[in-house]
Amino acid sequence: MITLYTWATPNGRKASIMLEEIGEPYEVKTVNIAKDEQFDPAFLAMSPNNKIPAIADHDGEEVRTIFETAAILIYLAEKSGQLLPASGVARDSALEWLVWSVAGLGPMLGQWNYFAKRAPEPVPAAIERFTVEAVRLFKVLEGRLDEAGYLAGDYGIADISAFTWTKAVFGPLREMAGERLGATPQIERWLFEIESRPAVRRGMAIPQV
Ligand SMILES: N[C@@H](CCC(=O)N[C@@H](CS)C(=O)NCC(=O)O)C(=O)O
Repeated sequence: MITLYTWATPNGRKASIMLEEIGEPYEVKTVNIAKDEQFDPAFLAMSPNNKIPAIADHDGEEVRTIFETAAILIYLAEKSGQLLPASGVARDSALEWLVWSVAGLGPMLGQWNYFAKRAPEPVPAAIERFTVEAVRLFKVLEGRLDEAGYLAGDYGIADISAFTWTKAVFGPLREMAGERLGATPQIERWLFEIESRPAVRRGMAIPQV
């Protein structure tokens, strides 16, 4: 049994979608980041960077805890033998696009979302900088999906990681960026196909808060 420590955010939902996809039994413990529960010493012992999600795997002789979504996705893929090729070029590709999503796409879309939607006062230079970067990243995504269908050929952990942030930000960014984004038929197809997966629907509904 896995315990998932999470909150209703794009990063949290990567882990719940993955757990649903692989059919692993899990329980959910909420960590309300609006109430600073991520600074609770018991949570920090598992996730010292004070971020959700984290998981604890109780299946072995010792409890194993993992933080950082890329590490969680790889751990669960290897535990289940699903959604990450075991070796070769297909695995290289899956890891490249997974890292692209956690090191590039997610953080930049997160910054865009903050400055464009939530900042207490407008900072035009920051909005422009992150709009340019988000548009560039979505063009990279569009090109890759056109070439490969999914990020690493077959649907897998890189898609799950890129999906939750794209789902949260793509619509509002398109409204603001307009023509600068250009046509994105592949992103729209990919979003639709991933959202249609029953496991994704269940994972997106977690945690229920
Ligand atoms: N690099 C981390 C990012 C996780 C992250 O940013 N989590 C946010 C919620 S989406 C969080 O816990 N924020 C609380 C805080 O910064 O104190 C990962 O991929 O797991």
